[in-house]
Amino acid sequence: HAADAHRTDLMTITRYVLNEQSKHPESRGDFTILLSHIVLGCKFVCSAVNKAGLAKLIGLAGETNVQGEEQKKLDVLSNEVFIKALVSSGRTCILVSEEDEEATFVEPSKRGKYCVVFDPLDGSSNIDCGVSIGTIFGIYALNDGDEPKLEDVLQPGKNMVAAGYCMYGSSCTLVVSTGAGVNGFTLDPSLGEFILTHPNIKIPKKGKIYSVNEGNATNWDGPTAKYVEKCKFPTDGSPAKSLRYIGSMVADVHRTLLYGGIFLYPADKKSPNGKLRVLYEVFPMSFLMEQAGGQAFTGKQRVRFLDFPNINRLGLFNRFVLQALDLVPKKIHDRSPIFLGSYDDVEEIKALYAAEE
Ligand code: AHM
Ligand code: MG
Repeated sequence: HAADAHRTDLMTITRYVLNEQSKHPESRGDFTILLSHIVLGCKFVCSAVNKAGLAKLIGLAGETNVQGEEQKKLDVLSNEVFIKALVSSGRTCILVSEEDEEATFVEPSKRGKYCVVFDPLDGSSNIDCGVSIGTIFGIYALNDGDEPKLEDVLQPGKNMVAAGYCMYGSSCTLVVSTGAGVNGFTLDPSLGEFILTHPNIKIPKKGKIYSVNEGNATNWDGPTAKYVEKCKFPTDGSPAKSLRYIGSMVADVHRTLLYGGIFLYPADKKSPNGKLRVLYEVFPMSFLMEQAGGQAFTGKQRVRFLDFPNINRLGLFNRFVLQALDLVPKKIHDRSPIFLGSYDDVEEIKALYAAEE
């Protein structure tokens, strides 16, 4: 389209958030400022990831630079960039990063009301072969004037005020929800701006793809094994599902969000809580799935069935499965099994777990 070759009215992410903000007259723009610092971190990491292959080829990585410092690994570098961008926004008080053992408490002079939990560069084992990787983040808000404490980030995912991820793939895509649907923005490298390209993302109600590390199958529990068996050998006349597994959560979840289907990182005999981290992997992705009309389940019961022997007879199983966003983390790096994606597909695995008890 000739007319589209030079669009002049660009819905950048900042403009989008400002529009949203104008619907809340009491808002002082703090969230807009916080998000613009997250965006800065994403752009920096995107540029570093794009150069990673080159840096290796011309011998930069792993060597010492002019100051005699060793070149930092990309995940360490990404962490530093996000921590610095978040602190300097003046809008944060507690930061939890996958890279840091302890939470960072922002010094009082730079404090704001937001707590940010994040994985600065998830899937970093994929860097060397150029597979898509990403940043994942979730945001909690304190009440004005509250003194920040660790409990402020040990909250269920449903208390988050926003969540998102940035995927460094064939293009750089930022997917965000502030609790009113999900929107996707793509970085236009010539402008250095994220432009709204995927407004109001809705996940298909039912999908044709399942996504799981099947190499762990010998250690799976009954319901997971049964579910995957059904994906491959359906007994209800429906077609078998396709398997897609990249092993990079942001990429696997992004595909699930756009095409539908289910992503699983279940518990197994070796890792009874699965692999993925509650605060900055499970929660943000579950938040986005629910906002897009899908759902996310932990594979656990909210209350023990034995405590409520009538549940079975009343057929109330599903009310007692633990939705991912209801989980309450005890420690900042806790893990949980996770099943997320299309509403109907997650419903099926919930029924299998409910029947097991
Ligand atoms: P990481 O934080 O060490 O990068 O690990 C997280 C990654 C996720 O991106 C991905 O979903 C999962 O690990 C894949 O695990 P596995 O290799 O066990 O299938
Ligand atoms: Mg990770």
